[in-house]
Amino acid sequence: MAGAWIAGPPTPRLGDDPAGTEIRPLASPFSLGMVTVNPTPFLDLVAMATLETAVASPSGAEAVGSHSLGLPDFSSASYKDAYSRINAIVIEGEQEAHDNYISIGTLIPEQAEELSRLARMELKHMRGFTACANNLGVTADMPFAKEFFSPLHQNFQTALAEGKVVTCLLIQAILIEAFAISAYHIYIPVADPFARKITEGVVKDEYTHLNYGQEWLKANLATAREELEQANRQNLPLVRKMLQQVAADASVLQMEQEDLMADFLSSYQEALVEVGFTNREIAKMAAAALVG
Ligand code: PL3
Ligand code: FE2
Ligand code: FE2
Repeated sequence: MAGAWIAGPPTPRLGDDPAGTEIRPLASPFSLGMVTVNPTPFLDLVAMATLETAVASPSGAEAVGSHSLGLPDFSSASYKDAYSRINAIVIEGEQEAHDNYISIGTLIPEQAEELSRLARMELKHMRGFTACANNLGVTADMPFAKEFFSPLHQNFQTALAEGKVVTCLLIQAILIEAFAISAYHIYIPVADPFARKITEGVVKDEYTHLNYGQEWLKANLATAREELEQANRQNLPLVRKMLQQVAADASVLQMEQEDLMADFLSSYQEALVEVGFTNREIAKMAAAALVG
């Protein structure tokens, strides 16, 4: 699995858009220069029709016809059960992201204002995903989500207490943001119309956050390198475990583990290339996920 992203230079992913302004539709299109090739335009028509339904009726839960279009049955008990945990993970993740950016601001006071701007975006995301659960009549399982995040949360808190800004940024602005971006990419094509719209808005913001981390680490790479590699060795295995833990519920939402993993690794690799690591160094860093 790792071979797919260790080898070669960073190539644009399917449906990729460095500016983060393009949203992946139901079938991922890919760009060849100026031309965008969409393998299954029919699915896009379906997506547009579904979105129109969402506009006509604010409740995505009412768009049950989507089941017959190959989307999950958003009103089934099994969907709602899986959603109660996945949605809670996302809400908890957004809340912790808010708290983490505020905390990082205490370590880089001259950046506190910019970081509190990012933090505010996270609260907006959290409110958006809370609305998604309400729309489907689902109650988020928050104790489950707190437990899910606790190892990474602990590591962040330890690094914060030790004033390790590089570790904090790697955990929040690279690993967690890459995790979120990949999960949201894979979720958008199979989401209910209401959640799809919300998630499309959120994923654009998440690129801003990933970019913030990349830029800071790039500017400080000379002094940050060693701590970055060490923090990666400690935390990348945790993200791999989180991806495994979420797999069964994600699959009920028609999100496949392999797609989640592949998308995560692409975002992670691209971020580290931006920071200034070579492909060989990144391959070595990724190996932490295999042996950890
Ligand atoms: C950073 O801005 C937010 C961090 C959130 C972490 C997201 C984890 C995602 C797990 C799989 C969720 C699939 C998407 C479902 C959306 C309701
Ligand atoms: Fe977010
Ligand atoms: Fe974010």
